[in-house]
Amino acid sequence: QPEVITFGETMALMMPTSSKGIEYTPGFQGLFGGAESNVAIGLARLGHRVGWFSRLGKDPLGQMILKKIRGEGVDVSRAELTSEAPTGLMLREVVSGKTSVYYYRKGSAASTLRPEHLEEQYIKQAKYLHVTGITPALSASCRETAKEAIRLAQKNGVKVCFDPNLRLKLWSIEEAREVLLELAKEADYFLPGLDELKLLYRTESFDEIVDRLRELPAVSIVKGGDDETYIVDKENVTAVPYFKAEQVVDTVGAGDGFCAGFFAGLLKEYSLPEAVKLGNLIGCMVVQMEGDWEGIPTWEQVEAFMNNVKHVER
Ligand code: KDG
Repeated sequence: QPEVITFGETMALMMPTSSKGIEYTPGFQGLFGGAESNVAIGLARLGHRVGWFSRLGKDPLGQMILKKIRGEGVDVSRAELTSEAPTGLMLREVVSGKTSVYYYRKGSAASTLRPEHLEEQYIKQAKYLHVTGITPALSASCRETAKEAIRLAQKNGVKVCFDPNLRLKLWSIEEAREVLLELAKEADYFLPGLDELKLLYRTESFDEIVDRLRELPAVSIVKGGDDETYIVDKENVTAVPYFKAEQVVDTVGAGDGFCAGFFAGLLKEYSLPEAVKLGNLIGCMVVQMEGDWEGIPTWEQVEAFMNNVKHVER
């Protein structure tokens, strides 16, 4: 019985094996990623029961993704392999320190997700439903599915967490703003990045952003400050400092790692600042490894880090 349920598109991810970029590298590593499954894998590694579902193509990429997510200990019993459409794909390169993503996901299996694929009984048993703003960007039926999942959660007393995950390669800022700010109103926890808020609220002013966030019913956890994450509630703004990464290899997935750590903190009944601190730690670990979720530690590794246990090489 999952404590957290999430859903959304997971794609195959191809990254060139050299720093010369996609155009000039003959070899690729075959990985996968998806904001929601990154969070789910993180939670499973941190010792929690978590369910993720989506639609994947009944093709080798879909099979690979499903097996790997299952192998991480995530409940994938509601995920479906369908012949209706293929698994989505993304290519990513980091050239001269600049990351670029190319999506091949239009008409993908995940974009055919529809409200009738939701199972109320499944959602009902969880404590938290995690939704991201990527899903409503994928198709009209995905947008309806995101809304319906939130409705089912609210009806059954399941708390809703919403990460806007603004992806401007999927829709325009105008379209995104309208939908994401509507969905933010439904959340118990809103988990945006500071950059995203500047775009969504059309302001550079932190004070103005705080005022806007206070209009929402949710507690907001604002990621991506210079050195800290902010907890914004009706009365206070609490800054929780980052951990220092020894080396930054790949920042993609840091926000998802943060979410996994934050949820793990909530599930362990930590105070909000302690849960955010755990989120910060996981985010810091993710950026030190290539890939979207590979760098997420297990709970044992978190404890070793907290207790300053030294690594034994041999
Ligand atoms: O948050 C990381 C995600 O952006 C990545 O895993 C891919 O889900 C993804 C997307 O839609 O960009």
